[in-house]
Amino acid sequence: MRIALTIAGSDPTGGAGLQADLKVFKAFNVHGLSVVTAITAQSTEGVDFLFPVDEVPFQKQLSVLLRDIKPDAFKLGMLYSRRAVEIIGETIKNFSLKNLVIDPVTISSSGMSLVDNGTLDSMRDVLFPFSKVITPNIYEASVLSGIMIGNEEDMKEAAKILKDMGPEVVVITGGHLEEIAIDLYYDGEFHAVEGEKLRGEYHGTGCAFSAAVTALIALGHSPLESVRRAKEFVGNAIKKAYHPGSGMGLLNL
Ligand code: PXL
Repeated sequence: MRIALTIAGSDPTGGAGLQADLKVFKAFNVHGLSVVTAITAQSTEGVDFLFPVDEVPFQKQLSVLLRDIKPDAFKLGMLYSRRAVEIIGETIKNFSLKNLVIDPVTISSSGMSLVDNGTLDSMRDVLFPFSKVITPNIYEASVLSGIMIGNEEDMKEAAKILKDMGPEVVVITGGHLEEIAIDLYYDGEFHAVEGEKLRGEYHGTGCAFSAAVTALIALGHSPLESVRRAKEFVGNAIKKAYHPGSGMGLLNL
């Protein structure tokens, strides 16, 4: 059995965060480990409160678990604090963790900030150099690269800048042209990863995509193959999405 770890926030709706990640791992028949960074209080209408997990309980979750089980791949979702970034950096070195996928979460789909001041900068400096794949959306890629992405050329420019920060592969999600959705994949060469354009706002698509990439890498697929299959997986989950509450739709993972 292959093993994947998510280090992420808790989303009680099950639509995003570690709950969604675990469902995705299960869908790929990968055993899921989870370490919680922060608890959110939210509904399908949005995030109301965020409570970061204190430093010691956060660090202990990682050290106790990793002394026993080593994941084949792992992903980072919402980290919230700079201290969490530092602890993850130390943990990667102490346990020689490999195959890191970073979803550089910045705001919730409802617009709430999911990072404290300085967390993104420190994630970029401390964690990007250890990463195999980073999966920013257009907004996150703009913030991290300093390029306000307005077209495909800007996306390429931002991808180059982000790759120079250390990841082996940069995937910028959410590009589109007419009837096709295009994610830009850059590993020194550009590849367009195409999917059907699907309308509507769904909660947790970024979490599900990066979790699927993580599971597929844990299974031994190349990053490009993992990204292609992950996009197809999320497309299918969007097509079968449902509305259990009065707000956003949730993916059928
Ligand atoms: O989609 C980003 C995200 C990540 N993690 C948690 C979240 C959200 C968005 O709401 O709640 C826990």
